[in-house]
Amino acid sequence: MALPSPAQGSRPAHTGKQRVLVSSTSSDSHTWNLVFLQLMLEEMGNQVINIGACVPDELLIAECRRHRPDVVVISSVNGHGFLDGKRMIGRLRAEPDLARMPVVIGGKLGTRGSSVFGRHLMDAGFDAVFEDSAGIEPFRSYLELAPHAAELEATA
Ligand code: B12
Repeated sequence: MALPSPAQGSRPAHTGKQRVLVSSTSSDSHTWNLVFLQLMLEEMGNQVINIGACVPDELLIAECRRHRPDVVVISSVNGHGFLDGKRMIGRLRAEPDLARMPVVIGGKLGTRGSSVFGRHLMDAGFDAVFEDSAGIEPFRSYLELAPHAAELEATA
């Protein structure tokens, strides 16, 4: 069976070692998903700031300002990820200094199975959406491959 491909837009500003901020959504108390992502991202050579579960939107915004990560990775598995994520990204994109920060979301984003949330979440402002059913490889590729257009310009 063909797996759904993740919805993807822009990418982090450079490849190689990146500063990655990992967070859950305001309602989601699951933590092993965050631990998994942190370990995998560190294994890939990135520096990870994991701000944990049940993160209110205001705290996420404050931590983005404090750490200025290369990419923000939102994880949710409790079934409210679609609704929480849509609200969260709307608030973040409304802040002028965070409007272009790369932000992706993934996990079990709803209770109706996968591949129905990607386009809506991209339209709401996420740069990429990785639904659980597609596995972890598309996310690894997103981080590892295809440097950002700005980097290509800079090295041209
Ligand atoms: C352990 C567990 C709990 C524990 C959590 C303990 C803890 N400290 O984390 C407890 C008992 C507290 C719990 C509570 C609840 N849970 Co729970 N829980 C689970 C369980 C059994 C395992 C989750 C886990 O740790 N997996 C291990 C980690 C490593 O994997 P993962 O979470 O699946 O994440 C993987 C992928 O999703 C993906 N991924 C995740 N995020 C991201 C992000 C990106 C960017 C990418 C690329 C990939 C990615 O990568 C990970 C590795 O493959 C799952 C069922 C299951 N077997 O998956 C249910 C499950 C997640 N829970 C569920 C539910 C509904 C709840 C509750 C709402 C139950 C309730 N009515 O109270 C509450 C949530 C409360 C809240 N406020 O969030 C549902 C979610 C349903 C849905 N999404 O459709 C599940 C799927 C069970 C089910 N089949 O119904 N839960």
